[in-house]
Amino acid sequence: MERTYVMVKPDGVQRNLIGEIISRFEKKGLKIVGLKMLHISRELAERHYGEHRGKPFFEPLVDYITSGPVVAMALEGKDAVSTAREMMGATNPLKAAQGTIRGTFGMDIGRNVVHGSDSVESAARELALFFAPGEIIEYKRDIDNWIYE
Ligand code: YYY
Ligand code: MG
Repeated sequence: MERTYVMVKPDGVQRNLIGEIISRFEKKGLKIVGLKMLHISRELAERHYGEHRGKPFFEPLVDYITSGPVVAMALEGKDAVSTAREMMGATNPLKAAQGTIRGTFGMDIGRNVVHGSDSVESAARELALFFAPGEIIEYKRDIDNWIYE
């Protein structure tokens, strides 16, 4: 089973969308194997978004992601990376399909409510940045027999 890193960004927390967003992934069948709230430091933000360093939106992005607490989660399931990305929708919420998280709740690219890893490699890197090994919890769910054949 694949794992991905998903995060409710500071706007999602401020707008009382934590439960709504977690609930969508939970109802889909993705298993929550890590979950915590944290206030991201500038150093962590710059590492997390390292691929965007030098781009015009980098500084505003770091300001935004460090502007308040976030909710970090590790999700596990079949094709977890692409499944979570599809549930989030396109980066620009006005371009995101209706029904996706960003399409439903967002207006601006700089306030797009959620983050999700874009590949299995990014997921491994981001999970290691945000979770210590002991913070990822392995457990069985009886309901998995009703989610996977
Ligand atoms: O992976 P995703 O979040 O969908 O987009 P990225 O291209 O990785 O950009 C990360 C983050 O940066 C995006 O969620 C919003 C912000 N951003 C921006 O403010 N303006 C852009 N033109 C591109 C991205
Ligand atoms: Mg990205």
